[in-house]
Amino acid sequence: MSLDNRFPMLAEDCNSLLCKYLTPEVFDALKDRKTNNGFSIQDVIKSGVENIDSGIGVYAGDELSYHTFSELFDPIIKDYHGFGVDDIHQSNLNPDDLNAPNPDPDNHYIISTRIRVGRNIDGLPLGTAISKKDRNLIEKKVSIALNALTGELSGTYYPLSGMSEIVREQLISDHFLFKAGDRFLESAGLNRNWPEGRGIYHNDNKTFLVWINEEDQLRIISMQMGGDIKAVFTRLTTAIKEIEKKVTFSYNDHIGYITSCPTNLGTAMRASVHIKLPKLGADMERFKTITDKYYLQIRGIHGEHSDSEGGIYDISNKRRLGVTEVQCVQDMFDGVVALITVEKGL
Ligand code: ADP
Ligand code: DAR
Repeated sequence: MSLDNRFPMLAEDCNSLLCKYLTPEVFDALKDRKTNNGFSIQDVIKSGVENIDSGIGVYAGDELSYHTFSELFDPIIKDYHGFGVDDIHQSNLNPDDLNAPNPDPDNHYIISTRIRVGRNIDGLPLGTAISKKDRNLIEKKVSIALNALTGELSGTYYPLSGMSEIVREQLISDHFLFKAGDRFLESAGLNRNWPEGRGIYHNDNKTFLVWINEEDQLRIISMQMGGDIKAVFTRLTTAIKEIEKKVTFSYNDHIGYITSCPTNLGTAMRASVHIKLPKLGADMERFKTITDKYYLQIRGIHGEHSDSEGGIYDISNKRRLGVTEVQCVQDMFDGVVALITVEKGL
């Protein structure tokens, strides 16, 4: 926990929301504050100060961070999510409310569908501030809950500690496992004691996965080949319900599920398809007009900060807070239908 009370050196060409909203006045108001876990404003901004190419540049250390440092978090949340201090977040994890028949039953375009949520354990610091002891306790408690799952969700937990390089590389190339955290997470303190306390659970047919202690304490993931988006969402909601019988997640009525990065607050949900759109890919201006209209984000096929390959794109919802989980998936579905329609016509 650093305690430098001087306003940080922010590069002239820094375009992050940190640089946009951390004025000397805001810093002076926050520089002596700490949360009950000892998290300071210097800890909140460390990743964005060390990585001037950050998009956001801040991480919370605990749920209280979003209140203690609200002078910085509130304008960032408003800017990214369009969500104001008086807005209320609502959750809806009922797949019956989703209108999403498979948009590509012949699998001409959609290679695979994946829907994930981030979750953190109620009453504990987030990964940025947690102790090694508590992180290991989370791994123990959550892996025991997962190993008790039955039916389609039944599977095995694989700790990263002791995992062979061959198994790890295979899981990464299957898109099932997270890579060692990137420099943004490193700066935020999310990789401390790596790989201790980290691991992956997956069911026997690898359509349900849980990452433990990566960017959030749980990443609960449902995925399968093809475009049956409703089946993927249904499996995820069933799994969340089962895990919640054993583990209480950090949630509040204003900003929903609490996550270390403010971009994931609310639903903490990213619903994505890996989809072949080579013709649209040749006209990125038109491509982005459509993704903007449907509140979609374009990523590369090896995750955040990666590039697309062979005309294949990772298309997902951008909105996470101030919309329900059903709306996140509906955003993605409606946008994918529009993208396929245009691709067909080119
Ligand atoms: P997150 O979705 O958890 O925010 P990333 O964007 O880094 O994180 O994606 C994590 C991993 O999931 C990456 O290996 C990525 O290739 C894979 N992935 C994401 N969406 C899909 C999808 N629709 N099909 C297959 N793999 C996917
Ligand atoms: N590198 C951080 C992350 C922003 C959103 N992505 C997350 N949380 N994985 C940035 O400020 O760009």
